[in-house]
Amino acid sequence: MKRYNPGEIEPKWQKVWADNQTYKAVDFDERPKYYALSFFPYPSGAGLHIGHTFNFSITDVTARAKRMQGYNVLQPMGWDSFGLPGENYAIKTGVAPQITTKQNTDNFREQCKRLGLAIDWSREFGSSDADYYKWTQWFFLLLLERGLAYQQESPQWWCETDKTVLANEQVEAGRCWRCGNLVVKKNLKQWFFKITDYADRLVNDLDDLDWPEGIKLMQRNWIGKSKGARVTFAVDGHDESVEVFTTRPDTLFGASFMVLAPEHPLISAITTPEQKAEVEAYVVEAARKSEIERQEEAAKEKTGVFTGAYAVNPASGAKIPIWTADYVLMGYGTGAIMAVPAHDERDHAFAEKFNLPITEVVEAPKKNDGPYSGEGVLINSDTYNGLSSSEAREKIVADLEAANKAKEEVNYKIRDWLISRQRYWGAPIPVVHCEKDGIVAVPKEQLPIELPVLEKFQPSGDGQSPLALATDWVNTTCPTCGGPAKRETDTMDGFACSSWYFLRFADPKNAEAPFAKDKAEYWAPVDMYVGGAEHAVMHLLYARMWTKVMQDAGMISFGEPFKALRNQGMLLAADGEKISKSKGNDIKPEEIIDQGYGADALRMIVLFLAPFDKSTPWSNEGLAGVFKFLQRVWTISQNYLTSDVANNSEAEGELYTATHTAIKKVSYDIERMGYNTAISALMQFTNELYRIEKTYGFAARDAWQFALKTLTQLLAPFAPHITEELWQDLGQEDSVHVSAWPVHDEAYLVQHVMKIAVQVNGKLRGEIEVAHDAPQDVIEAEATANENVAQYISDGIKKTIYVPGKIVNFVV
Ligand code: ANZ
Repeated sequence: MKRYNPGEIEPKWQKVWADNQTYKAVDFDERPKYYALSFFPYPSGAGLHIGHTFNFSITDVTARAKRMQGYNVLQPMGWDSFGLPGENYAIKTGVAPQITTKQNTDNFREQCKRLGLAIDWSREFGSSDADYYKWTQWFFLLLLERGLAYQQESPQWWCETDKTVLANEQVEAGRCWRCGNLVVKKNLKQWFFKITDYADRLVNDLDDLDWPEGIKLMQRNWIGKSKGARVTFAVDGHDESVEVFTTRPDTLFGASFMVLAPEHPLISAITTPEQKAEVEAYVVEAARKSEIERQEEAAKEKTGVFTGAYAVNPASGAKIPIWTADYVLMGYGTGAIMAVPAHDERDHAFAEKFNLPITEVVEAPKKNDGPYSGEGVLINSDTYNGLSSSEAREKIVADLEAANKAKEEVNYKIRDWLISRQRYWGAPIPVVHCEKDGIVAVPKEQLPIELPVLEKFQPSGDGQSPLALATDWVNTTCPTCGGPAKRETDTMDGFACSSWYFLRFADPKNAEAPFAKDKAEYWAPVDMYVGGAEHAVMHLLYARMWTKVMQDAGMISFGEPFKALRNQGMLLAADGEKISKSKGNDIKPEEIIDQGYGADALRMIVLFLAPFDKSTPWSNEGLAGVFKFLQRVWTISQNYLTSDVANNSEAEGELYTATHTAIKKVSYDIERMGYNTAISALMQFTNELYRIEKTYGFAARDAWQFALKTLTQLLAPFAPHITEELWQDLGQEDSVHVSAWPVHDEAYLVQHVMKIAVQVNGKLRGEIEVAHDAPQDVIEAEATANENVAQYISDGIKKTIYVPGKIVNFVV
């Protein structure tokens, strides 16, 4: 008998698939299309890690099952190959990132092939290929033309370790998302994309996406849409007035003081001479702290200084003191607030500390200690007393609006996307700086602006990219006036490259455009996108914005890139610890394959450990168990093939029942991506086949052939190599991976039935048998059709009472 040897069959079939282009995605094919995509991997020097294996296995099972179910499937692979690690390596070793990137992608490609992924390799590219970043630069110019790219000097997050600025999304709790070190704010001139123009669409369009709710919520919070009003407070004795943004205009009568951010431009104008020294000292102190520090400290203890000035509450006419305090941020709303200490936590803490009046204006439904921040009925609010918060909000704003003292306003927390980086290994921003003409776009015909190969990769210092030192490259001529000009030396954030790559896969070789519209519209949007949850407000937000820009520019007609999104959980080390090289608990996919388990067992164990979206520890026993299962599948198939038993029909019924039960269960599980339970159903099916074989031998040849062919097909998405081999052994010609997915026949399934008593006016008139999961309408239909019951209900039924699983009672 042939032995199961993954080391032999896996490379064999990988070659056959490549030679036959088994996984080629055909543009405009008539079958319905299905686009399955894994997150764009960064080809690191360390090679494919177990997290990639997990991610890619989920996508691959999905893609393979869809192909067998009749879809024209696109599953591409490419490389997010610009980025810091390649550059840092170059700084250390002097080896250009162009060289290391090529080595790393060659390695990654080989490793993906060894996993047996059903990829259309003819569509592969890397974001650092000039053929690709030419179009990333082209998109930059498109954004510039559309007024969506601009340069501005402002305080920005700066990572001293990585020597570059970072976007807000890339700073987590004051630390760089990449290296984890604390970041600082620096005043720098940077390039931005106007993602704020899209804030509303980015919130609204989330509703229709089949994405994990947690990710949608993170995006909603990040965008931070809040509806409220801008209210104007006159400053007593001054011409100036202060505008505030509030989400609670209903609490206006409770505004007993105001607070301006320390950077607020009105502070110096309104501060009284007596308060001047103290206010100035406070402003200087606040400027020394980072925004994060300020927020952290303000959460513990409020600080602030009275300006000496008073504002007039536009509703009550009361004079209220104006303070400055750093818990109010200059970058949100108007940088000033009306403080309502009875109903806002922060204002409450501030009022307690500085002994400011606290006036309740919304009645709390229950007595509570602290400030009541909920909705309720208005009190102490003049003519608005007795109104609900929502009624009062409308009315107060309408009344003030008539007096030109308020207007409705929507605010967003999201800030524009900072896309320039002071780094070498990225797509150069395609503009030049001309003394005469200022910023001038490079004409599109001149793209790509290729990265020059450098000898030194060190950043130049002063917050400038290493490209600033490549003077031959930097000095150029102005496309407008022909005079001397300097190239922009910042490069684009790698997240720019990954914001449109999924469309390039639809048309990867196009030299005339980023992609042809018809191809993009045939394949995209992506039907299933799989990757880690860490990109919630970075890549997944940027790509959505970019897609809407392409839609607005008429390049595509859809506005969302990823219809469905799934996040894989985290694979932990066997002891439940996070996997990390420094802990030495790394699990290397290559080693597992080489140890003789093969890729099929590796793919299956990562999916079998838990539902794919849950984090779970690795298990060596699990790996051995899955391998043993594959051996059992192999053995029973080989035994069947070499056995010679006369035809005998006794086993037939049991084989058909087992097979159709497995088809139903595995198909259902695959549809809902319940891959771990699909695998366990395959194990049960195999056990059942062993039991039947033990009882009857391999009698009933047709039924056995059907059972084993079906087992092979159902297992194929998970274990593509062993199943291809067995499929061939079972006498099939084409690849199992292009065979039609089996369909179950209810007639062969064991029917679990229940008995229901049928009453008419409370008297037992009959009994019916229905499927255990029959819905009520089926039960009623069966009951009325019962001959004996029918006699009693001929005058019509007034009412039906159904006690699930027991009684149906007709009232006539
Ligand atoms: C009065 C009020 C009363 C408020 C009340 C809240 C509760 P969101 O929902 O996050 O948009 N605010 C406005 N601008 C601010 C700034 N620059 N720095 C700090 N806080 C600011 O928050 C809006 C609320 O946050 C606003 O509504 C304002 O306080 C405060 F019972 O106004 B509110």
